[in-house]
Amino acid sequence: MEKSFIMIKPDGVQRGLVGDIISRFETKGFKLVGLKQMSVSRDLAEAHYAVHKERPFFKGLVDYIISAPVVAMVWEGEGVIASARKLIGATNPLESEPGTIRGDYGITIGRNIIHGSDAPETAQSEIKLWFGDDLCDWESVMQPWLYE
Ligand code: DAT
Ligand code: MG
Repeated sequence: MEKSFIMIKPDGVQRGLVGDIISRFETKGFKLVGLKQMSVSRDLAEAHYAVHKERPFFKGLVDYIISAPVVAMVWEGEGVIASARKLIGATNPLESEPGTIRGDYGITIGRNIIHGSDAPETAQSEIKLWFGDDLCDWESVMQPWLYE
């Protein structure tokens, strides 16, 4: 079953949005298989955003991610990678649709609340980077009521 790495960024944690964000993934039907609140080292933040390291916003982005704790998660379910990106909304919160997390709660691209993996390969490498093999494999009683 597909898995995606989802991280509530420091602004989402500081603004008290953790419960609401988890609730959106949970009520959609996805299964939580990894969850931890943590302070992020500069090395980890730089590794996570390595693809952007030549971009002008890279240092500011890393400084923001390490500025306060984040909530790192892995969610599992059919199509979870693309679906999570829809739940999250466009990168720039002013362009995100209302009803999405960024559309409902954000204003600027530099404080856009949440990260979600963008493809199967990045999901796999991000899960490895943040959780290693430390995931919780469990059977949800809701499974037969979510899938045919
Ligand atoms: P996403 O987080 O939607 O996958 P991304 O991978 O293009 O977006 O960029 C990673 C993060 O970097 C994004 O959430 C916010 C920040 N970012 C992207 N483009 C930016 C820009 N032009 N100015 C400032 N921050 C930016
Ligand atoms: Mg991205």
